[in-house]
Amino acid sequence: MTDFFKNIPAIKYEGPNSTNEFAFRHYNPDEVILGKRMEDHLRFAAAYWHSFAWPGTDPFGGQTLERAWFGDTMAHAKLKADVAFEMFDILGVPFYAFHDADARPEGKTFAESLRNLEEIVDYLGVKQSTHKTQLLWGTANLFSHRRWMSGAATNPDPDVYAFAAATVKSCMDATMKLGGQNYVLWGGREGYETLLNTDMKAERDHAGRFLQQVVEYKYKIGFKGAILIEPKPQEPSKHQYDYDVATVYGFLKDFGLEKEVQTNIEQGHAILAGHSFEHEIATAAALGIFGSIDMNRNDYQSGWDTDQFPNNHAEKAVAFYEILRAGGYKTGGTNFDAKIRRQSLDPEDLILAHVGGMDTCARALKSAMALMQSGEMEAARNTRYAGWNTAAAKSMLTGSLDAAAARVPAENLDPQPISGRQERLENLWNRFV
Ligand code: XUL
Ligand code: CO
Repeated sequence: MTDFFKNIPAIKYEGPNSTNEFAFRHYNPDEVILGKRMEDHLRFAAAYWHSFAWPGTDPFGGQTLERAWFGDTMAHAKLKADVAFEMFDILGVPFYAFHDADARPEGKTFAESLRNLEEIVDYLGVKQSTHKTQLLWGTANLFSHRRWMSGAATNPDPDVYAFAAATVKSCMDATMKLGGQNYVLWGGREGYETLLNTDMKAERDHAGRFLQQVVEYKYKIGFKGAILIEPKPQEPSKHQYDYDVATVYGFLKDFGLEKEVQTNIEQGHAILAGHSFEHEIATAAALGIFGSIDMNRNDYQSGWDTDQFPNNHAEKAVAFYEILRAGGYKTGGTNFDAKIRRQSLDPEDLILAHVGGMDTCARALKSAMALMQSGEMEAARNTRYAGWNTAAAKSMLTGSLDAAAARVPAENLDPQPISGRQERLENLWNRFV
């Protein structure tokens, strides 16, 4: 045991009336709703990078957080893993997620970085075998080191493409070894800073071939998890090719990967793309590429990716409603891609940030479930489309344009507009949150 979280108890469910800061008011992992334990509906994961690798920097200021595990030796990396699993135990989260660079020190050569990764993966493997928390997903950090400055698979330098291949291969091997349920690719540098120096067609082609190679490698090693792309429109690049879910779908279709790759959808990224979180989830569900969630919130005024912990259950309930409509998670989960603020120095801040986030999501899920169970929203939606259940309507979709047109004079059609009932449905929604 380290002493970082000393005196912080394991967090237990005490119910909505509890005033204990160190208790859940809504997250009750064993409570069964719609035939499944709450823990299995939500599948929470904690993110290694924000909680254990981020030093508290922002674009204007340096490190604010001082942690005993900040350093570039394997001893530091192992202390970090010890503390991480202590936090996972306190929270009772079933999963975590990490990038290679979060968990191991960067070596002077690729070979040294790989040795460091393999050593820490063995260490994490032992941790997983003696703790509840398992790996939701692994990923490669293809954005922090200066070698990725002009992209990874989209870099104009083919040697960087090779480096990206070596890095992703090593991270897929690590994820497989740790029994990870998904492998995520987020292309923070897969885009451009200026069109003036960019061959967009070549970059897009290289990114597409790279993703095909990732899928081929998945089958080669027998990785059973899902491959997930995480869309984001910009930041750090001016423009990122995986702009939003719809753009990613077009890209996957283009490279024949729409049945092989799904999406990891992040609230803050959806907002940056000019969408709502629920829009992105609903789009992915409609296109058959919904995989997992990076849960957080953006500051709505700042216009950048602030990665805050969610604290508005009514807002998240809409997202969970769409997740339920999509059939819930299969390999995915609710990963807190969220960080404490740089003034939040205390170990308690880190724990309570997660407690609040987990409670917010649990409360949101319960609202979404209650609405789903009532069936009222779905009944209203079904009624709105009921006309399409007739044989005449269905035959239009299999027939020609002129056959559909011929119905107008033949049946003397004179469609009358019907209310969309938005406010009534919004009021219905408010009965449940
Ligand atoms: C960056 C972001 C990443 C990915 C994983 O905005 O969301 O942390 O989730 O690389
Ligand atoms: Co993310």
